[in-house]
Amino acid sequence: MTTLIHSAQAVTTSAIRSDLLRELGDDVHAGDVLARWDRWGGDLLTGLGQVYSDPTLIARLIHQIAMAHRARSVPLRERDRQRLLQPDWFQKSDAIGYAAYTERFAGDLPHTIEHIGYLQDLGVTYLHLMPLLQTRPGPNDGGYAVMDYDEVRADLGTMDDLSELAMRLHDAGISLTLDLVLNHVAQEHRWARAARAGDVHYRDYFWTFGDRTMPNAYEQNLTEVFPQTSPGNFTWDPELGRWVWTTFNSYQWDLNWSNPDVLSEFVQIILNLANRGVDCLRLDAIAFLWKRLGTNCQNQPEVHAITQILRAVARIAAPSLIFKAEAIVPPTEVVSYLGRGKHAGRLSDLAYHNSLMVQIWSALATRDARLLAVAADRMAAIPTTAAWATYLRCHDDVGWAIEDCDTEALGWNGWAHRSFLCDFYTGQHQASFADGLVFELNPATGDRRINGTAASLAGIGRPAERFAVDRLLCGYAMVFGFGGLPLIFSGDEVALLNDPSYLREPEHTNDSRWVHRPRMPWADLEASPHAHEVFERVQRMIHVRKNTESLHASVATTVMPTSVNSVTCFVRKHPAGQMLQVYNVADYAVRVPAWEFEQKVPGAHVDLLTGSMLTVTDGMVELPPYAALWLVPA
Ligand code: OTU
Repeated sequence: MTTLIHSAQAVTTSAIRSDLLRELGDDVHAGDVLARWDRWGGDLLTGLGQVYSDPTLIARLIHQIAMAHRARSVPLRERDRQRLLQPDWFQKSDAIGYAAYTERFAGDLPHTIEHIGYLQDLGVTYLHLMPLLQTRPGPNDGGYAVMDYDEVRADLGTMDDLSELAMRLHDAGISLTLDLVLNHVAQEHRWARAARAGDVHYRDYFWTFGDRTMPNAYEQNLTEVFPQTSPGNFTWDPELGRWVWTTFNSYQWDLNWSNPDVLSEFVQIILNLANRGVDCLRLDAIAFLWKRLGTNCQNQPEVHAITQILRAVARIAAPSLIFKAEAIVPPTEVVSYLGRGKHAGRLSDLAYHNSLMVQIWSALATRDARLLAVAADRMAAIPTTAAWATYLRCHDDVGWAIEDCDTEALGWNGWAHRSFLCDFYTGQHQASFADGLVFELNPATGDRRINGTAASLAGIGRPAERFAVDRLLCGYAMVFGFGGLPLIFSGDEVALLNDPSYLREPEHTNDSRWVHRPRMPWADLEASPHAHEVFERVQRMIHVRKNTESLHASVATTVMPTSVNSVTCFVRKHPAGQMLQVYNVADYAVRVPAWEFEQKVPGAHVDLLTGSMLTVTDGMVELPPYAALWLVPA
């Protein structure tokens, strides 16, 4: 029986292969594409089998793959070849990321070219430009309400400008990342407009309901993303005369990914962007893609099967493209986005390490790094071919994703700790050094998140804060040292402070996340106190990192506590060399017994960040406030 099924599968697989060959026509690289089909076609078929039953779907996808490849430019085919030879490019220690809003970084796409030199000078090799495809008019959630995936926002340029920029970035050794907003579209997108006009085909692209029965049933288990500005997960649309699923803002309509047409539309969007020279797609809000009654409709198994399909399509048609998952979900769930079990090595290449970010801020506030080790300890292994995207700040708010089981390990109350962190970072706690803002208080749960730039949260700009710069750099040292792709949020490298001007901008005034999306002050880069010092120190850290092969992401970091609560160690055992990173998250000096370090990585006495030797006095190592050491054996 099994043999029969297997041989039946073999027949279909070879029939699909012949289809692909035929569709590729006289493409000079048809042989390469077929070799990739042989390597990754199985992932595609298995993924499809886990979600879709439409028998015509595979033929459509094969056609799309072949057409996209035939349209792929010579330089991008060369890029495919190079990346296949160096599939770990984003894992290497010389990979350094930078994320920016085009309009705030450079004005528009053509002007971004003028600042490539700045990025190179800093050491950046990966640029994430925040959503830049055509958005709806008016509020658009920072670009995450896309109206047209085939056009660039008119104020930023054209699709050709995008290709041109990608090419210039490639020449400068920089990869380009764009967002793929795939959980929802703007209510003004043509699919949504067609649905409203009564087109049933397009209505099936969305989750719509004639009355509240199903919405009420789903709501039982759903959480609120924007409880204040957009409460509830469903919106009544008068034109449609139905309720529409809107997880985020009421103008963002969730897509129905169980519809194979939605899959095929996104395959086309992905392949088009790849052919424009995009190297990495950030899969926005990917956790929410699949809905299942009785669950919180996040992290459903189908999400991973769909990612596997999309990943395989890209690998066959445009193999230089990689995926970065944006799943802000508990540590036990987030690892699945990098591929576990049957999906290992088949999903996203990168995923945001939200927990590390939150834990660093928690440690800095409490002057206690123990929780970092507790949380890190529970994080499961990721494939050696994947990497964490590590960061201290991004364009979003900070949600206090710290779990009760972790705080309880230290005898702390989870709720009280999260509440303390919110008070602390909004400057309401007496021991606070930070200048943040409250974001989206949830009246039902009392949860609060916070906003603010890294510099403002670290206390830069507060005259009494003697150690603010060291604090910021200590956080960044952890982000750079963890092993993964570190992402600098634009402005952090020159310590830009909160920018309250969003309050005067009608489409931003209700969204205080804009306080930490500052404009680059090119005319006066030293606008912020300590800008120069921070830039030089970040640049230096990048330089050291680039020359330290052992920071390659294929080897995991073990986070270990010490006998001093404010001191934590990141231990890295890479065959190219072992490393012991030491961080003191307190604004006071401490002494740690030298044997504790010796035991972790014997003989690690040279600090790569300063080039100096570790000083041991009477068997103790004295660590100044916010010390950050990357120790290696001499
Ligand atoms: C993402 O955010 C984007 O980063 C946000 O800028 C968008 O508003 C949102 O999607 C909608 O497109 O969905 O998986 O704290 O972390 O909104 C996580 C909430 C997301 C954000 C959440 C996030």
